[in-house]
Amino acid sequence: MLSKKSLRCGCAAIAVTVGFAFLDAARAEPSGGITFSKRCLIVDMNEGCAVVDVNRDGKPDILAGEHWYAAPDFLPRPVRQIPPVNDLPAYLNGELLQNVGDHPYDVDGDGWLDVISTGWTHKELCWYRNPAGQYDEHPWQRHVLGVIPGQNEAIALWNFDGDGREDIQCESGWYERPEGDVFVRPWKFHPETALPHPSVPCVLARLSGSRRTDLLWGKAHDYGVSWWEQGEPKADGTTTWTEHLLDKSWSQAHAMAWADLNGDGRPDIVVAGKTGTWILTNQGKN
Ligand SMILES: [Ca+2]
Ligand SMILES: [Ca+2]
Ligand SMILES: [Ca+2]
Ligand SMILES: [Ca+2]
Repeated sequence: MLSKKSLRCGCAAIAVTVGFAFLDAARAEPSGGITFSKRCLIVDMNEGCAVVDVNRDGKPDILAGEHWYAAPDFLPRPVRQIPPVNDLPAYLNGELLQNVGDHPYDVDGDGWLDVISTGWTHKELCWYRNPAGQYDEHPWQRHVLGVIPGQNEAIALWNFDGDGREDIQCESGWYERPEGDVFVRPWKFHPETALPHPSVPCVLARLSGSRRTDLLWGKAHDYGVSWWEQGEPKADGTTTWTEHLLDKSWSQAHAMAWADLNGDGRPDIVVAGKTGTWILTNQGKN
């Protein structure tokens, strides 16, 4: 059973979805040879999301802040209530929720994926226990993992260049993980992927179908979701990229996930940010 709040959100999401569906059809522009259709799941101020099979029915669901969205209808179901950021002078009007990332992990080892999360200025890192199928009877219980100082927005860990070693992407570029002891040997810095205020995390995937990994990201504090197609590297090893814009009709794409939601074999995009949570359904190459 859905809560009253969730039902209100669901109705709002459906209304928004219908409202935007017409606009999307008119705006369907192929970008970089790939087309996506768009659906708004909810309008809220959450900034985290993940794709995970919450209810273990074999279908990928969406976790995004105060709600999870079960496939295949993706209507909002309650997870937790998140307070607004209220300790920064510039954000006292309640325009941000204390959530900068949803990270699925089975913390208690019971076979049901829980969610780990914290907020921009929250001091507590918490996990919320998956009620193991009893979603109507039990809430997602909150547990504190630890207390952490400072602001808690994240960076991403990828095997960026396909050499078998995970590299680190941050806002100013990516660091190539060396062979051997990562605490002793230097990490080479590559500024080619400097991204202004990118989504957390970005996604690495082979969108172009080439053997190289491409980059999918949103502007966390601006308009625009794009993918960067990786081209032939220069002689000195510098990576090269071509940007393809997917959508800039809404803003604040703060968190991103990449997974096949409808089982058609093409991974889709889930994005959550200050203006809502969205699905971009992959329509394939045109
Ligand atoms: Ca599921
Ligand atoms: Ca669990
Ligand atoms: Ca690597
Ligand atoms: Ca798909």
